Amino acid sequence: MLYLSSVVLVAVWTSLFCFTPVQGSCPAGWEHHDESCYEFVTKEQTWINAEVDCIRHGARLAKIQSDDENEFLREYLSNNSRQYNGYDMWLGAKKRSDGGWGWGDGSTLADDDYDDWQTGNPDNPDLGVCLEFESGFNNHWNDDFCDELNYYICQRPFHPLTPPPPPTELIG
Ligand SMILES: [Ca+2]
Ligand SMILES: [Ca+2]
Repeated sequence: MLYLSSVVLVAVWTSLFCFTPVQGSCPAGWEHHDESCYEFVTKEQTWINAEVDCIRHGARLAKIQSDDENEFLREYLSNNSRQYNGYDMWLGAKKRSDGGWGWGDGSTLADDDYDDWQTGNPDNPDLGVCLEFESGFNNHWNDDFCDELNYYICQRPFHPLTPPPPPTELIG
């Protein structure tokens, strides 16, 4: 009887955690893509206040590192154009004093060897400019003054559910 229930337990554990796709979670209202959860926030904030709001939610302004990631975000905006059309969206990079562009974690755009600047951009000679999806550029990248009020995209890690240890104490 003990043996039988052990077999059943192992079978249930195996079917839950070995033969189903990895399960995980994003907070309610966040979108899952790849290893991240994204929140498309419809509040108008300066860049720094947007970043602070993301941090408050365990996130940062989105750091885009690939065409796949960029296109996922642009497609979401275009599929939900009723909410987002006409609004620029802050992303997580800011011009540094040396003229390069850095993400909030200290890495640079150059590190990822990826960008999606609208042709001719960045073209703002000033400091105090930040990275946005510019709706007027079909959501390609633009540099704009960080104290403009924009919507924004937060990003946090997607946490897969960790399977519990198998019920070994019941085996044998
Ligand atoms: Ca520009
Ligand atoms: Ca703008």
